[in-house]
Order: sequence, then structure tokens, then C-alpha cells
Amino acid sequence: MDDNGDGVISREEYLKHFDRIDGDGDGSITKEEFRTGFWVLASQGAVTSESIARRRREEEEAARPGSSSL
Ligand SMILES: [Ca+2]
Ligand SMILES: [Ca+2]
Repeated sequence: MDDNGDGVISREEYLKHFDRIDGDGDGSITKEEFRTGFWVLASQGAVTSESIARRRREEEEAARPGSSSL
């Protein structure tokens, strides 16, 4: 998703991949679709390893007991 590899996802980069992230094509991206889409893009190399590592840390922190859950 981070096409120019600057470590951040710009609005343009985001919109370019919107359709791929929007799994059911209803024009909106749910939290679940974003989650799934992120890993799909990551597996295709569209997300930098840096942002994957960052995301992984966030997931681990969210999964840690005692932290607020959704
Ligand atoms: Ca970028
Ligand atoms: Ca959707």
C-alpha cells in the first residue's frame, strides 16, 4: 500500500488500494475489511516491512491482557 516506500500511507496511496481492501465492494471499509486487506496487501509486498512490524506491535499490544479491548 505504501507505494513510494516513505513509511506512511498517503490518501492517494490509500485510495488506490481502496477497492482491494473493500472486500465486499459496498464502498466502505469496515475494521475487519481493513484488517484483512492489510495482510493481503502485506503478503503481496505492497506494505513495507517497517509498517508490518509497526502493525504487528500494535496487534500484540492490543492482545496483551490488561489493555483495553474493542
Ligand atoms: Ca507512501
Ligand atoms: Ca465493505
